[in-house]
Amino acid sequence: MWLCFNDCENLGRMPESVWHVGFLTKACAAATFLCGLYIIITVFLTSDSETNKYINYRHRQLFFDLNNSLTFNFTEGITVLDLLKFYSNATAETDIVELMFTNKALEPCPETSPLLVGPMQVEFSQPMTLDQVRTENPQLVLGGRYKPRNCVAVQKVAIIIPFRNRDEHLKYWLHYLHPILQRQQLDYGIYIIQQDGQSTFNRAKLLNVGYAEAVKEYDYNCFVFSDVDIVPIDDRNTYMCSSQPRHLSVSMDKFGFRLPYLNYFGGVSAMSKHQFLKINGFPNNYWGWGGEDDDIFNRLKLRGMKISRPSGDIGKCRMIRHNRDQKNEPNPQRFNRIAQTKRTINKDGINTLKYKVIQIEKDKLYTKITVDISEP
Ligand code: UDH
Ligand code: NGS
Repeated sequence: MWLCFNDCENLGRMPESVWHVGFLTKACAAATFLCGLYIIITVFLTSDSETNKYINYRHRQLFFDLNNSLTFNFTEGITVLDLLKFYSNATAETDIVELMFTNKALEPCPETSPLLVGPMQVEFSQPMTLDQVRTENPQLVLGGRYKPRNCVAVQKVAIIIPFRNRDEHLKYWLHYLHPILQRQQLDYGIYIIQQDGQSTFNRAKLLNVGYAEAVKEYDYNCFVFSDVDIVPIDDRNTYMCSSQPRHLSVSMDKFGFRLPYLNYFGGVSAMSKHQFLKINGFPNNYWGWGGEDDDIFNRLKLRGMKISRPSGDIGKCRMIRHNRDQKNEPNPQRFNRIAQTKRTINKDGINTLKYKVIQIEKDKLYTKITVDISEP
Protein backbone atom coordinates (compact mmCIF):
# COMPACT_ATOMS: atom_id res chain seq x y z
CA MET A 1 0.00 0.00 0.00
CA TRP A 2 1.32 3.52 -0.91
CA LEU A 3 1.50 6.25 1.77
CA CYS A 4 1.24 9.88 0.75
CA PHE A 5 1.95 12.87 3.01
CA ASN A 6 2.47 15.80 0.69
CA ASP A 7 1.38 16.93 -2.81
CA CYS A 8 -0.52 13.71 -3.16
CA GLU A 9 -2.48 14.58 -6.23
CA ASN A 10 0.74 15.27 -8.21
CA LEU A 11 2.34 11.99 -7.23
CA GLY A 12 1.61 10.34 -10.55
CA ARG A 13 2.92 13.37 -12.44
CA MET A 14 6.48 13.79 -11.17
CA PRO A 15 8.56 16.33 -13.12
CA GLU A 16 10.83 14.77 -15.78
CA SER A 17 14.00 16.03 -14.06
CA VAL A 18 13.14 13.93 -10.97
CA TRP A 19 12.96 10.78 -13.14
CA HIS A 20 16.33 11.66 -14.68
CA VAL A 21 17.91 12.10 -11.27
CA GLY A 22 16.50 8.68 -10.25
CA PHE A 23 17.91 7.01 -13.31
CA LEU A 24 21.30 8.67 -12.90
CA THR A 25 21.48 7.59 -9.26
CA LYS A 26 20.85 3.98 -10.26
CA ALA A 27 23.37 4.13 -13.11
CA CYS A 28 26.00 5.59 -10.78
CA ALA A 29 25.32 2.91 -8.19
CA ALA A 30 25.68 0.18 -10.84
CA ALA A 31 28.92 1.69 -12.17
CA THR A 32 30.33 1.99 -8.64
CA PHE A 33 29.42 -1.62 -7.94
CA LEU A 34 31.15 -2.84 -11.12
CA CYS A 35 34.27 -0.76 -10.44
CA GLY A 36 34.38 -2.13 -6.90
CA LEU A 37 34.08 -5.68 -8.19
CA TYR A 38 36.86 -5.07 -10.71
CA ILE A 39 39.15 -3.63 -8.01
CA ILE A 40 38.44 -6.53 -5.65
CA ILE A 41 39.22 -9.10 -8.38
CA THR A 42 42.37 -7.20 -9.41
CA VAL A 43 43.63 -6.96 -5.83
CA PHE A 44 42.77 -10.62 -5.30
CA LEU A 45 44.67 -11.73 -8.39
CA THR A 46 47.70 -9.52 -7.96
CA SER A 47 48.22 -9.47 -4.20
CA ASP A 48 51.25 -11.10 -2.70
CA SER A 49 49.28 -12.28 0.26
CA GLU A 50 48.90 -15.82 1.52
CA THR A 51 45.90 -16.44 -0.70
CA ASN A 52 48.11 -15.80 -3.69
CA LYS A 53 49.62 -19.25 -3.56
CA TYR A 54 46.20 -20.74 -4.12
CA ILE A 55 45.55 -18.84 -7.30
CA ASN A 56 46.56 -21.07 -10.07
CA TYR A 57 48.40 -20.14 -13.19
CA ARG A 58 45.34 -20.59 -15.31
CA HIS A 59 43.24 -18.00 -13.53
CA ARG A 60 46.01 -15.47 -13.98
CA GLN A 61 46.35 -16.30 -17.67
CA LEU A 62 42.62 -16.03 -18.10
CA PHE A 63 42.51 -12.68 -16.41
CA PHE A 64 45.39 -11.40 -18.50
CA ASP A 65 43.88 -12.58 -21.78
CA LEU A 66 40.42 -11.35 -20.90
CA ASN A 67 41.85 -7.93 -20.15
CA ASN A 68 43.70 -7.92 -23.46
CA SER A 69 40.75 -9.23 -25.41
CA LEU A 70 38.42 -6.67 -23.99
CA THR A 71 40.86 -3.84 -24.49
CA PHE A 72 41.97 -4.84 -27.96
CA ASN A 73 39.98 -6.84 -30.45
CA PHE A 74 38.71 -10.39 -30.42
CA THR A 75 39.87 -12.84 -33.02
CA GLU A 76 36.90 -13.30 -35.30
CA GLY A 77 34.25 -15.58 -33.83
CA ILE A 78 35.75 -15.93 -30.34
CA THR A 79 33.56 -14.90 -27.46
CA VAL A 80 34.31 -14.19 -23.83
CA LEU A 81 32.62 -17.48 -23.04
CA ASP A 82 34.98 -19.34 -25.40
CA LEU A 83 37.93 -17.79 -23.61
CA LEU A 84 36.50 -18.71 -20.25
CA LYS A 85 35.95 -22.27 -21.42
CA PHE A 86 39.41 -22.48 -22.90
CA TYR A 87 41.26 -21.26 -19.86
CA SER A 88 39.22 -23.24 -17.42
CA ASN A 89 38.92 -26.26 -19.69
CA ALA A 90 35.31 -26.32 -18.69
CA THR A 91 32.66 -27.54 -21.06
CA ALA A 92 29.66 -26.22 -19.16
CA GLU A 93 29.01 -22.72 -17.87
CA THR A 94 28.48 -24.06 -14.33
CA ASP A 95 31.95 -25.62 -14.47
CA ILE A 96 33.41 -22.23 -15.33
CA VAL A 97 31.82 -20.55 -12.34
CA GLU A 98 32.98 -23.39 -10.11
CA LEU A 99 36.54 -23.22 -11.44
CA MET A 100 36.70 -19.45 -11.24
CA PHE A 101 35.84 -19.46 -7.57
CA THR A 102 37.66 -22.50 -6.24
CA ASN A 103 41.21 -22.08 -5.03
CA LYS A 104 42.51 -25.34 -6.41
CA ALA A 105 46.10 -25.07 -7.60
CA LEU A 106 47.03 -27.13 -10.66
CA GLU A 107 50.28 -29.05 -10.71
CA PRO A 108 52.41 -29.19 -13.87
CA CYS A 109 51.57 -32.24 -16.00
CA PRO A 110 54.00 -35.16 -15.55
CA GLU A 111 56.88 -35.46 -17.97
CA THR A 112 55.37 -38.63 -19.41
CA SER A 113 51.62 -38.60 -19.69
CA PRO A 114 49.93 -41.47 -17.85
CA LEU A 115 47.24 -41.51 -20.54
CA LEU A 116 49.41 -42.87 -23.36
CA VAL A 117 48.47 -46.22 -24.87
CA GLY A 118 51.48 -46.92 -27.12
CA PRO A 119 51.04 -48.53 -30.57
CA MET A 120 47.64 -47.98 -32.24
CA GLN A 121 45.70 -49.20 -35.24
CA VAL A 122 45.75 -46.57 -37.96
CA GLU A 123 43.99 -47.04 -41.28
CA PHE A 124 42.41 -44.78 -43.84
CA SER A 125 39.63 -46.84 -45.42
CA GLN A 126 36.71 -46.26 -43.03
CA PRO A 127 34.37 -43.39 -43.98
CA MET A 128 35.06 -40.24 -41.98
CA THR A 129 33.23 -36.95 -41.57
CA LEU A 130 34.17 -33.75 -39.78
CA ASP A 131 30.95 -33.98 -37.78
CA GLN A 132 32.01 -37.39 -36.52
CA VAL A 133 35.39 -35.98 -35.48
CA ARG A 134 33.67 -33.06 -33.75
CA THR A 135 31.50 -35.46 -31.79
CA GLU A 136 34.53 -37.55 -30.86
CA ASN A 137 36.23 -34.49 -29.34
CA PRO A 138 33.84 -32.73 -26.95
CA GLN A 139 36.67 -31.08 -24.98
CA LEU A 140 37.87 -28.95 -27.89
CA VAL A 141 37.41 -25.22 -27.89
CA LEU A 142 36.79 -23.15 -31.01
CA GLY A 143 39.90 -22.97 -33.17
CA GLY A 144 40.98 -26.57 -32.48
CA ARG A 145 42.35 -25.65 -29.06
CA TYR A 146 42.75 -27.82 -26.00
CA LYS A 147 44.37 -27.80 -22.56
CA PRO A 148 44.48 -30.61 -20.04
CA ARG A 149 41.97 -30.09 -17.29
CA ASN A 150 43.82 -31.47 -14.33
CA CYS A 151 47.35 -30.20 -14.80
CA VAL A 152 49.27 -27.38 -16.44
CA ALA A 153 50.74 -28.53 -19.76
CA VAL A 154 54.52 -28.42 -19.99
CA GLN A 155 54.50 -26.75 -23.43
CA LYS A 156 52.16 -24.62 -25.51
CA VAL A 157 52.22 -26.21 -28.92
CA ALA A 158 51.00 -24.75 -32.22
CA ILE A 159 50.56 -27.47 -34.82
CA ILE A 160 50.90 -26.07 -38.31
CA ILE A 161 49.76 -27.86 -41.47
CA PRO A 162 50.43 -26.62 -45.02
CA PHE A 163 47.28 -27.19 -47.01
CA ARG A 164 45.44 -27.05 -50.31
CA ASN A 165 42.80 -29.45 -51.72
CA ARG A 166 43.40 -32.21 -49.19
CA ASP A 167 40.08 -32.29 -47.34
CA GLU A 168 39.92 -36.09 -47.35
CA HIS A 169 43.33 -36.31 -45.68
CA LEU A 170 42.52 -33.59 -43.18
CA LYS A 171 39.54 -35.55 -41.81
CA TYR A 172 41.72 -38.54 -41.02
CA TRP A 173 44.49 -36.40 -39.61
CA LEU A 174 42.06 -34.67 -37.24
CA HIS A 175 40.36 -37.96 -36.35
CA TYR A 176 43.63 -39.55 -35.27
CA LEU A 177 45.63 -36.59 -33.99
CA HIS A 178 43.17 -34.83 -31.69
CA PRO A 179 42.81 -37.79 -29.29
CA ILE A 180 46.56 -38.44 -29.42
CA LEU A 181 47.43 -34.82 -28.61
CA GLN A 182 44.94 -34.82 -25.75
CA ARG A 183 46.41 -38.01 -24.32
CA GLN A 184 49.81 -36.36 -24.57
CA GLN A 185 48.43 -33.65 -22.24
CA LEU A 186 49.42 -30.78 -24.49
CA ASP A 187 48.15 -27.24 -24.48
CA TYR A 188 47.72 -27.06 -28.23
CA GLY A 189 46.08 -25.38 -31.21
CA ILE A 190 45.70 -26.63 -34.79
CA TYR A 191 46.49 -24.20 -37.62
CA ILE A 192 45.65 -25.21 -41.19
CA ILE A 193 47.41 -22.80 -43.51
CA GLN A 194 45.63 -22.94 -46.83
CA GLN A 195 47.32 -21.54 -49.93
CA ASP A 196 44.90 -19.36 -51.87
CA GLY A 197 44.70 -19.49 -55.68
CA GLN A 198 46.16 -21.93 -58.15
CA SER A 199 49.81 -20.91 -58.26
CA THR A 200 52.57 -23.40 -57.50
CA PHE A 201 52.45 -24.78 -53.97
CA ASN A 202 54.98 -23.54 -51.42
CA ARG A 203 55.11 -25.71 -48.31
CA ALA A 204 57.85 -23.89 -46.38
CA LYS A 205 56.37 -20.43 -46.90
CA LEU A 206 53.01 -21.68 -45.63
CA LEU A 207 54.77 -23.03 -42.53
CA ASN A 208 56.34 -19.59 -41.95
CA VAL A 209 52.87 -18.05 -42.21
CA GLY A 210 51.57 -20.60 -39.69
CA TYR A 211 54.28 -19.59 -37.23
CA ALA A 212 53.59 -15.86 -37.74
CA GLU A 213 49.83 -16.25 -37.33
CA ALA A 214 49.98 -18.63 -34.35
CA VAL A 215 52.24 -16.34 -32.29
CA LYS A 216 49.79 -13.49 -32.84
CA GLU A 217 47.13 -15.54 -31.12
CA TYR A 218 48.76 -17.17 -28.12
CA ASP A 219 52.03 -17.44 -26.28
CA TYR A 220 53.11 -20.67 -28.03
CA ASN A 221 56.61 -21.87 -27.23
CA CYS A 222 56.71 -24.95 -29.45
CA PHE A 223 55.79 -25.38 -33.12
CA VAL A 224 55.09 -28.69 -34.79
CA PHE A 225 55.12 -28.60 -38.60
CA SER A 226 53.18 -31.51 -40.05
CA ASP A 227 52.14 -32.69 -43.48
CA VAL A 228 48.41 -33.37 -43.61
CA ASP A 229 48.86 -36.96 -44.75
CA ILE A 230 51.11 -38.28 -41.96
CA VAL A 231 49.73 -39.93 -38.82
CA PRO A 232 51.87 -41.38 -36.01
CA ILE A 233 50.95 -44.90 -34.97
CA ASP A 234 52.35 -44.66 -31.46
CA ASP A 235 51.23 -41.90 -29.10
CA ARG A 236 54.55 -42.04 -27.22
CA ASN A 237 55.87 -40.02 -30.17
CA THR A 238 55.11 -36.78 -28.35
CA TYR A 239 54.32 -33.71 -30.46
CA MET A 240 56.55 -31.55 -28.31
CA CYS A 241 59.85 -29.70 -28.52
CA SER A 242 63.13 -30.62 -26.94
CA SER A 243 66.48 -28.98 -26.36
CA GLN A 244 67.35 -29.68 -30.01
CA PRO A 245 65.06 -29.47 -33.09
CA ARG A 246 63.11 -32.69 -33.31
CA HIS A 247 62.23 -34.81 -36.30
CA LEU A 248 59.13 -36.87 -35.54
CA SER A 249 58.24 -38.80 -38.71
CA VAL A 250 61.33 -40.96 -38.57
CA SER A 251 59.89 -44.31 -39.45
CA MET A 252 57.31 -44.06 -42.23
CA ASP A 253 55.54 -46.97 -43.84
CA LYS A 254 56.30 -45.62 -47.32
CA PHE A 255 60.03 -45.82 -46.58
CA GLY A 256 59.77 -49.31 -45.08
CA PHE A 257 59.71 -47.87 -41.52
CA ARG A 258 63.13 -46.27 -41.70
CA LEU A 259 64.73 -42.96 -42.61
CA PRO A 260 65.11 -42.53 -46.39
CA TYR A 261 68.46 -40.79 -45.71
CA LEU A 262 70.23 -39.66 -42.56
CA ASN A 263 69.62 -35.92 -42.99
CA TYR A 264 65.94 -36.33 -43.88
CA PHE A 265 63.88 -33.68 -42.06
CA GLY A 266 60.58 -33.84 -43.98
CA GLY A 267 57.09 -34.87 -42.90
CA VAL A 268 56.69 -33.86 -39.26
CA SER A 269 59.14 -31.80 -37.20
CA ALA A 270 59.11 -29.75 -34.00
CA MET A 271 61.01 -26.62 -33.05
CA SER A 272 60.92 -24.30 -30.10
CA LYS A 273 60.42 -20.61 -30.79
CA HIS A 274 64.09 -20.05 -29.99
CA GLN A 275 65.24 -22.76 -32.41
CA PHE A 276 62.94 -21.49 -35.16
CA LEU A 277 64.14 -17.90 -34.82
CA LYS A 278 67.77 -18.97 -34.62
CA ILE A 279 67.53 -20.25 -38.21
CA ASN A 280 65.47 -17.25 -39.36
CA GLY A 281 62.49 -19.56 -39.92
CA PHE A 282 62.12 -21.36 -43.21
CA PRO A 283 62.99 -20.39 -46.80
CA ASN A 284 60.18 -18.64 -48.69
CA ASN A 285 61.39 -19.33 -52.20
CA TYR A 286 60.93 -23.08 -52.72
CA TRP A 287 58.04 -23.22 -55.16
CA GLY A 288 56.92 -26.76 -55.99
CA TRP A 289 57.92 -30.10 -54.56
CA GLY A 290 61.18 -30.94 -52.84
CA GLY A 291 64.26 -29.52 -51.19
CA GLU A 292 62.72 -27.11 -48.66
CA ASP A 293 63.10 -29.68 -45.86
CA ASP A 294 66.76 -30.17 -46.82
CA ASP A 295 67.25 -26.40 -46.71
CA ILE A 296 65.76 -26.37 -43.20
CA PHE A 297 68.13 -29.17 -42.21
CA ASN A 298 71.05 -27.11 -43.59
CA ARG A 299 69.91 -24.09 -41.59
CA LEU A 300 69.82 -26.07 -38.36
CA LYS A 301 73.26 -27.48 -39.02
CA LEU A 302 74.68 -24.06 -39.92
CA ARG A 303 73.44 -22.70 -36.59
CA GLY A 304 75.11 -25.50 -34.67
CA MET A 305 72.06 -27.55 -33.82
CA LYS A 306 71.63 -31.29 -33.96
CA ILE A 307 68.49 -33.24 -34.82
CA SER A 308 66.83 -35.19 -32.03
CA ARG A 309 64.61 -38.13 -32.96
CA PRO A 310 62.46 -40.76 -31.28
CA SER A 311 63.48 -44.38 -31.72
CA GLY A 312 62.45 -46.09 -34.94
CA ASP A 313 59.89 -48.08 -32.98
CA ILE A 314 58.14 -45.15 -31.30
CA GLY A 315 58.53 -42.96 -34.41
CA LYS A 316 56.46 -45.20 -36.69
CA CYS A 317 54.00 -43.32 -38.93
CA ARG A 318 51.56 -44.01 -41.73
CA MET A 319 51.20 -41.82 -44.78
CA ILE A 320 47.93 -41.60 -46.69
CA ARG A 321 48.73 -42.73 -50.20
CA HIS A 322 48.07 -40.15 -52.87
CA ASN A 323 49.05 -39.03 -56.32
CA ARG A 324 51.17 -35.99 -56.98
CA ASP A 325 49.08 -32.84 -56.64
CA GLN A 326 48.63 -30.44 -59.48
CA LYS A 327 50.81 -27.37 -59.19
CA ASN A 328 53.27 -29.13 -56.92
CA GLU A 329 55.62 -30.55 -59.54
CA PRO A 330 59.24 -31.14 -58.54
CA ASN A 331 61.04 -27.83 -58.28
CA PRO A 332 63.89 -27.84 -60.84
CA GLN A 333 65.78 -25.19 -58.82
CA ARG A 334 65.82 -27.17 -55.59
CA PHE A 335 69.33 -28.65 -55.90
CA ASN A 336 70.79 -25.26 -56.68
CA ARG A 337 68.92 -23.71 -53.76
CA ILE A 338 69.96 -26.23 -51.11
CA ALA A 339 73.58 -25.69 -52.13
CA GLN A 340 73.26 -22.03 -51.14
CA THR A 341 71.66 -22.12 -47.71
CA LYS A 342 74.69 -20.51 -46.11
CA ARG A 343 74.27 -17.47 -48.34
CA THR A 344 70.49 -17.27 -48.10
CA ILE A 345 69.75 -18.12 -44.46
CA ASN A 346 69.82 -14.51 -43.25
CA LYS A 347 68.36 -12.98 -46.41
CA ASP A 348 65.30 -15.18 -46.82
CA GLY A 349 63.16 -16.39 -43.95
CA ILE A 350 60.74 -15.22 -41.32
CA ASN A 351 62.42 -11.78 -41.47
CA THR A 352 61.38 -11.32 -45.11
CA LEU A 353 58.03 -13.12 -45.03
CA LYS A 354 55.22 -11.35 -46.92
CA TYR A 355 51.67 -12.60 -47.28
CA LYS A 356 48.10 -11.48 -47.17
CA VAL A 357 45.46 -13.15 -45.02
CA ILE A 358 42.34 -13.76 -47.10
CA GLN A 359 40.19 -15.49 -44.50
CA ILE A 360 40.34 -16.93 -40.97
CA GLU A 361 37.90 -19.74 -40.25
CA LYS A 362 37.46 -20.87 -36.66
CA ASP A 363 36.12 -24.38 -36.46
CA LYS A 364 35.90 -26.50 -33.35
CA LEU A 365 38.55 -28.76 -34.89
CA TYR A 366 40.98 -26.19 -36.29
CA THR A 367 41.80 -22.64 -37.24
CA LYS A 368 42.00 -22.47 -41.02
CA ILE A 369 43.84 -19.45 -42.40
CA THR A 370 43.62 -18.88 -46.13
CA VAL A 371 46.55 -16.84 -47.39
CA ASP A 372 47.78 -15.26 -50.57
CA ILE A 373 51.51 -16.01 -50.63
CA SER A 374 52.12 -15.09 -54.25
CA GLU A 375 55.00 -12.74 -54.93
CA PRO A 376 54.03 -9.40 -56.45
N1 UDH B 1 50.12 -30.14 -49.72
C1 UDH B 1 48.79 -29.83 -49.90
N2 UDH B 1 48.30 -29.64 -51.14
C2 UDH B 1 49.08 -29.75 -52.24
C3 UDH B 1 50.43 -30.09 -52.06
C4 UDH B 1 50.92 -30.31 -50.81
O1 UDH B 1 48.03 -29.71 -48.93
O2 UDH B 1 48.57 -29.56 -53.36
C5 UDH B 1 50.66 -30.24 -48.35
C6 UDH B 1 50.16 -31.42 -47.57
O3 UDH B 1 50.15 -31.10 -46.22
C7 UDH B 1 51.19 -32.45 -47.90
C8 UDH B 1 52.46 -31.62 -47.84
O4 UDH B 1 52.08 -30.38 -48.38
O5 UDH B 1 51.17 -33.50 -46.97
C9 UDH B 1 53.64 -32.21 -48.57
O6 UDH B 1 53.34 -32.40 -49.94
P1 UDH B 1 53.29 -33.81 -50.64
O7 UDH B 1 52.39 -34.71 -49.88
O8 UDH B 1 52.98 -33.65 -52.07
O9 UDH B 1 54.72 -34.33 -50.52
P2 UDH B 1 55.06 -35.79 -50.50
O10 UDH B 1 56.56 -35.76 -50.50
O11 UDH B 1 54.49 -36.41 -51.86
O12 UDH B 1 54.36 -36.50 -49.40
C10 UDH B 1 55.06 -36.07 -53.07
C11 UDH B 1 54.25 -36.68 -54.20
C12 UDH B 1 54.35 -38.14 -54.20
C13 UDH B 1 53.70 -38.73 -55.40
C14 UDH B 1 53.72 -40.21 -55.33
C15 UDH B 1 53.05 -40.83 -56.46
N3 UDH B 1 52.93 -42.23 -56.22
C1 NGS C 1 64.28 -35.82 -51.22
C2 NGS C 1 63.78 -34.40 -51.34
C3 NGS C 1 63.06 -34.00 -50.08
C4 NGS C 1 61.93 -35.00 -49.81
C5 NGS C 1 62.50 -36.41 -49.73
C6 NGS C 1 61.44 -37.44 -49.52
O1 NGS C 1 64.89 -36.20 -52.40
O2 NGS C 1 62.55 -32.72 -50.23
O3 NGS C 1 63.19 -36.68 -50.96
O4 NGS C 1 60.49 -37.29 -50.51
N1 NGS C 1 64.91 -33.51 -51.57
C7 NGS C 1 65.21 -33.03 -52.78
O5 NGS C 1 64.56 -33.27 -53.77
C8 NGS C 1 66.42 -32.16 -52.88
S1 NGS C 1 59.21 -38.20 -50.56
O6 NGS C 1 59.67 -39.55 -50.82
O7 NGS C 1 58.56 -38.10 -49.27
O8 NGS C 1 58.36 -37.70 -51.62
O9 NGS C 1 61.27 -34.69 -48.61
